[in-house]
Amino acid sequence: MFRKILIANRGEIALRVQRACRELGIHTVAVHSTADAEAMHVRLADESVCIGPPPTKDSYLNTHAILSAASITGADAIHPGYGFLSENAGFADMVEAHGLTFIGPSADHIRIMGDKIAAKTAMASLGVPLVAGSDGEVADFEDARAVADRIGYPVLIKAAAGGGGRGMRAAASADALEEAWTAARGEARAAFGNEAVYIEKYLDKPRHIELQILADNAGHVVHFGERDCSLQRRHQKVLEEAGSPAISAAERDALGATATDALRKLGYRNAGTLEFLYQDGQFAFIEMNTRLQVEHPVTEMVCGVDLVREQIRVASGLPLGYEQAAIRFTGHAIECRVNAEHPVTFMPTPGRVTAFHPPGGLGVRVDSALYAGYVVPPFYDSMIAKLIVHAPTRPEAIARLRRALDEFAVVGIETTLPLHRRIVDEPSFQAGSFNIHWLEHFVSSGR
Ligand code: MV4
Repeated sequence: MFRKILIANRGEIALRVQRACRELGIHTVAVHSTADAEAMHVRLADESVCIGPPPTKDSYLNTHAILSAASITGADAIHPGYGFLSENAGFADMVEAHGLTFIGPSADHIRIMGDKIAAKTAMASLGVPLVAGSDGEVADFEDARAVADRIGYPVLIKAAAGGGGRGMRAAASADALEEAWTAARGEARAAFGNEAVYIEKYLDKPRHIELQILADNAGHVVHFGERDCSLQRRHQKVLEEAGSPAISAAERDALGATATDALRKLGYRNAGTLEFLYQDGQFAFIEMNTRLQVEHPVTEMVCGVDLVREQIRVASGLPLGYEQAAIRFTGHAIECRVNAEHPVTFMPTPGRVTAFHPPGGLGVRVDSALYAGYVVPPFYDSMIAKLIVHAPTRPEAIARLRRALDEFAVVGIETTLPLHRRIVDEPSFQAGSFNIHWLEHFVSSGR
C-alpha cells in the first residue's frame, strides 16, 4: 500500500480523496495555487505545496510543478481527482516515468478513450452496442452524404477529439448536411487542432445513462450499476441519480455483463465510466470517461462502497477481493450539484460566504470544501457543494432531498439551491419521466 499520496486537485474532490487516504492510513499532500492558500483542502492535508499563481495553466495544470511537489514531499502516488490532469495521458506517462503511481488507468487506455472514434471502435469490437453511424472517421463530404443517406436523417456530426458536447453539429435533412459538415470540421480544427469527425444517427429524446466500473491489475472487472445523468444544462450535469428510474434490474445486469466483459478483454484497470444514450429500450455507447466522476457518491450510497478507497487499493496492486454477486444495490440516491451561480441567469457568483449551514440527518451527505468566511475565488469551477441523499425508495429519497434542501443555507453569495428546490417540486421530475432535454425546457419555461 502507498505511504503518501499527492492529490493533484482542489475543492471538494481533494477533500474526498484525502478522506479515503486518511481511513487507509496514507499521508496526504495537497497542492494549491496562491488563490487557494486558505482553502479547506490545504488546511486538512498533512502537507501542502504551493504550485503557482491562480490561472490553472500555471498551477493545477502545471505538470512540472506538481511532479516537483511530489518529489520534494516523497509521495509515491498521485491521485488526479476529476477535471484538470485526470484524463491527460501525457501526465500519466510522466508520473510513471518519475517512478510514481498514477491512480487511474494506463496512459494507453486514457489515450484510446480520449479519441472518441478509437473508443467506439474498441467498444464495438468487444460487443458493446453503438448508435447507428459511420464506421469510424468520415474523411470527406461525399462519404458524409453516403453515411447520412444510409442511416437516415437527422444525423449528428461529432469531433473525434470532442466529448462533453463540444464540436457537435446536427443536420435535420440532406439540405443541411453540407453546412453542418463545414461547421463541425472548422470547430473541431479550431478547438482541438484535429478536424477528424464521425457521424451518428441523432437520437431525439434519449436519457443519459452511465455505468460505473472498477478493475484491478489482475483482470478482475466489476460494475456498480448505472447513474441517470439526464438532467443537464449546457452539457453541465445538475442532478444525478442511482439507479435510473427508467432501468430495470434485468437491464442493469445485462448491460453490466456486456461492459465488464469488454473491459476485461481490453485489459482496462482502475475506475471508469461508460456513457450510454438510452432510448426506446436500447442502450448505445457514446463515450468512456477514464476518471473518478463528480457524481460517484450516488453509486457509493446505493452500493455501500468507497470508490476512492477501491481506486487506491487496486492502483497499489491489491486484488479487488470480491465478485460481482457481492455488489448489491440498496435503495435510491440523488445528488444535487450546488454551484456559486445565480439560480436563474447562471452567472458565476464568486465572493465571501458569510454563513454555511449544511443539512444533516439520516441518509444525508454533503461533500464540500466550503466554510463560513471562505471566499469563493473567481478562477475555477463554480461547484461549491454536492448534496447527496439516500433512502429506501425514490419517493422517499425525493422527500429527504426536499427536506435537506430546505435546511441548506449558504449566505453571502447566490447559489443554485433555489433551482434544485424548484426541480424536486416538479411533478414530471417526481414521476421520473424526463430525458436529456427536460432541464433546458424547465429552465427556459421560467418555472
Ligand atoms: C448524442 C445525442 C443524440 N444523438 N448523440 C452530448 C454530449 C456528448 N457526451 C454526447 N451528446 C449527445 N450525443 C446522438 N447520436 C445527444 C447528445 C446530447 C446530450 C447527451 C447527454 C446529456 C445531455 C445532452 C444534451 C444535448 C445533447
